[in-house]
Amino acid sequence: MQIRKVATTPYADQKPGTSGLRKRVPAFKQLHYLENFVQSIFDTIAAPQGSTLVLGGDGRYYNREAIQVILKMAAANGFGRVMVGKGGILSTPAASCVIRKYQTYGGIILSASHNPGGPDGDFGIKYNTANGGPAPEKITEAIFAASKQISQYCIADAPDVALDACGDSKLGDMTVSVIDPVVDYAELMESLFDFKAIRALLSSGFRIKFDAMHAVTGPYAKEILVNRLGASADSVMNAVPLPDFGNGHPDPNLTYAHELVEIVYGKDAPDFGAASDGDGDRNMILGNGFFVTPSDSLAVIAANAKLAPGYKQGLAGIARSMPTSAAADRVAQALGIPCYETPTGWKFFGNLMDAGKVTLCGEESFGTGSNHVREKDGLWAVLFWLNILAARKQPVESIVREHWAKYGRNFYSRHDYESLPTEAANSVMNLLKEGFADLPGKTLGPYIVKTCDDFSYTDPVDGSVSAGQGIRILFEDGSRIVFRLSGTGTEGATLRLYLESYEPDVSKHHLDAQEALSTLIGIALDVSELRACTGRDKPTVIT
Ligand code: G16
Repeated sequence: MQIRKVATTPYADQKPGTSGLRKRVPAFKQLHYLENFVQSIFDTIAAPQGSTLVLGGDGRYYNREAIQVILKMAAANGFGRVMVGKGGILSTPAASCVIRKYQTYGGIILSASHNPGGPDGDFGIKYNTANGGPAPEKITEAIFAASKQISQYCIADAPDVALDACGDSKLGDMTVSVIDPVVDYAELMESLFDFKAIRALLSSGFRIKFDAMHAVTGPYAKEILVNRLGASADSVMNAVPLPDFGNGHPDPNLTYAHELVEIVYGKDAPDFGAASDGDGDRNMILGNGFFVTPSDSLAVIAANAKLAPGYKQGLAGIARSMPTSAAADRVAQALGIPCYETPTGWKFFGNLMDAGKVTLCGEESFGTGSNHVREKDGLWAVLFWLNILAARKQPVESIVREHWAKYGRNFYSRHDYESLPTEAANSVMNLLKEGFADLPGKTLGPYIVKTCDDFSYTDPVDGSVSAGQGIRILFEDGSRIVFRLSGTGTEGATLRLYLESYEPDVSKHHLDAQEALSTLIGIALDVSELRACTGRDKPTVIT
């Protein structure tokens, strides 16, 4: 095998965001752009000669081409084996599962998650370490530093590898093992949940609808929900992964998963609805005409965890990202276990799980998961809910309402202002930072400001500090307003406004969240001068 050393010059914009490097496809197609980043990963991780790497992506546009480049670069950089999903496809949680199961050195995942795909859509790449989780900030920062100094990359001169049938082949000295992307993951799910009880539920007339949104989970959902659990074939919709996600936006929320939402809120609605995103790590849970917020979903799963065989010993602890509602904290308190508050980004949960401090993790951004892998996991959340429903034999809505009656309801909503000019988004954040020292003690409408800060996190395991993680206005009664800039967008800036208030009074639990939070929303808009700074009079997406 001939190894070519190719001279290159750095790109200045290869800083990984919340979850890896995400850019538009044309950016990745610039000369040496992908190669620079991949070489920066390899130079940073310095894997011993002969190491094994996992490789796969969500099948979006440019996945196949990128896989071939990475395989040839892995061979030139001394890897002994690359385990790649058939067709170059692996969902993000399945990649994490394979890294852990086969104890590989790490893995490269190609995905821009819930962002649209296609020739002008988004693409992304991230590195996961041997624990199966996204590389922590010290590694992503080192990759960025390497990308700013790169002068050459190494690539094998070799023909493309056939990826459409399982089995081993050689690329120079390196073995390429094409693996079934579903089988290891499906086995893991079967070890965690009561498949017998779920099968009985599904054969009793209980109807489900799972929307794979033309993305990676289609084959996983077919194998697990239909083949192994006996759901009817039409229970899984949009099940064939397409490189442009059928021109859709594979983001499982009430706005973008509207096809499913219409079914679940329509006539003859199924008992349970769910969707997952481009790379299969996010989930949305619905009952018949009922939406479960991701924050509530985490809390309900935590409160009912012992119903699933894989969690019957109980939970060591729970972790949630800072903007996620405190509903899970109340369950943790009742269970007498710790609840950790981390910055946004699944990578911050890795240390807590590795140290055995937490079992369940969740984020308001439609991410839920556990220590079974080190990524959030869409189908896992769906199966957990089905397990709970099979055990409790109650509708989704009544399970959530009973939960609120017991723990109180954390009214919660997120308002996204997408594709803002970066300066406009920054001006809102700067204005808030300049003003927040004066806010504590002030009365805003019915609320008294307790504290105001820019969230900073000290990892309890390795002591690393992550500052500047979002501006919080915390009120005396526990209500909160949080402002944060998204770290996953590829165009301009997305400003996220998170709102939360706690309502113990069961007679008010029926209220619509927007109604219950309307005063808080008004205060947030006033304090931030968001409308004046951005010229927007309403958010792009409300969840
Ligand atoms: C990624 C991260 C999540 C994070 C989400 C939103 O998810 O893995 O931990 O909550 O982005 O981040 P932001 O608010 O910065 O846009 P995914 O599903 O996009 O990989």
